[in-house]
This record gives sequence, structure tokens and C-alpha cells, in this order.
Amino acid sequence: MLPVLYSFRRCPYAMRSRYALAELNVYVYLREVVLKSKPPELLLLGGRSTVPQLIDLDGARYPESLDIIFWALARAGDKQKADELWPADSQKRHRIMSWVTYNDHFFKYWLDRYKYADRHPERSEAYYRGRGAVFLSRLEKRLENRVFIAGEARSLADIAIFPFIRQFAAVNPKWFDLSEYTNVKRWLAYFVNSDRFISVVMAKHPAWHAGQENTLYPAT
Ligand SMILES: N[C@@H](CCC(=O)N[C@@H](CS)C(=O)NCC(=O)O)C(=O)O
Repeated sequence: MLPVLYSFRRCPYAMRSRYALAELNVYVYLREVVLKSKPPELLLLGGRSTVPQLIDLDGARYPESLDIIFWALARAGDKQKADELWPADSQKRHRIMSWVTYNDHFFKYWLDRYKYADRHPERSEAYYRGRGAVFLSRLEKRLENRVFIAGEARSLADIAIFPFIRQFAAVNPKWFDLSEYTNVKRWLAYFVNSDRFISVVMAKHPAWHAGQENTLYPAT
């Protein structure tokens, strides 16, 4: 038996959780959810039915992607890797979390409007892109003399943020390719072109239904 992860392949929150699980080699049974027809087993849990959502063996429930990442960090066999992603230094932790908070509570807002500009006709797509690009500019500056957000090593900040930048870039890939965000492009490419991302995190799984054979994640 393993904990269960309800996930949706294209969801950036689920992506960051899956990336952390894969990076830390923490195993779960993955249940791919179709958001328009969520499985009754997820709905019957009551309350939040967003994905990602992790149900531990003792029934404890983690309905937030960041909590799933912290859950995985606490269970990682490779403590050095866990320390690298979430360094003990409190100042570093604070900095990492402030980047993640900015992403989740500011950038995401503009990303949604940029992505679905037709649903928000009060402003133009270019306007929403400009508001979102404020974050890209900050990131660009941060990555000027650092490989990753917290320095030379990957941290929780990179893992938690790159799926959202990937979405932003994908709204208009031509615009992103031609943009001046050279460091952001290099940083994003590192994650999205990695074998781990392509063949593990983004591997396709059929929608889960009860009785189906368990899908081990990360796949070995
Ligand atoms: N704060 C949550 C957000 C999760 C979330 O919004 N997931 C979306 C998919 S990307 C979802 O489940 N939407 C369907 C719904 O809200 O019912 C997290 O960090 O996990």
C-alpha cells in the first residue's frame, strides 16, 4: 500500500507536487483526475476536491500542493537533496517562501487573466501580459547572477514556480521566445527540457477509476 495522489497532468499545482515527489523519490499511487468529472472517491472525501490532493496511509489529507511538497520533503530518503530544496537557514526559507507567495498570490492572478483574456474583456490580453511580466522582470533580475532562484542549487522556489512560468510562456510562445527574459528562458528550459519533467512528471496516465491497477509514481 502507498499514499494516494489525486492529480491532473496539466495543473501547475499538481505539476509542482509531482516534480517534488519525483525529485525526492517519494512514492505514491497516482490517480489521474478529469476535472469535469471528478471520481466519486475524491468527492466523497468531502470539502475540497481540488487537485493535487494527497491521502496518506493513515487517512491524513493534504489538499494543498505546497503541503504535499513539505510532506514529501519530510519523507525523503535522500536528506541531502531535501536540505538542498528546503535549506535549514531561516533567512533562505523566508526568501524562498516570499517568491512562492508572490507567485501564488500575485502572478497567478494575472496569469489566469492573460490565459483567458477573452473571459476578462475589461482589459486587453497585452495588458494582462504586461502585469504578469512584472514578475518575469523580477525573476530575470534575480537570475542575472544566479543559476536558480535561491542561488547555485535548486530549491523549493524553482520547483513551485516554474510550472506557472511555463503556462505563461505557452500562452504566446512566439512572444516569449522573442522577449528579453533571457535568464528566465534559460532557467525554464532547464526544468521543462529535463528527462525527469518530460518522461516522469508529464507522463500521460489514463483517467483513474476504482478497480484499476495502481499507477506507481514516480515510475521506476
Ligand atoms: N491552492 C491549491 C490550488 C489547487 C487548484 O486550484 N487546482 C485546480 C486545478 S489546476 C483544481 O483542482 N480545479 C478544480 C476545482 O477547483 O474544482 C494548491 O496549491 O494545491
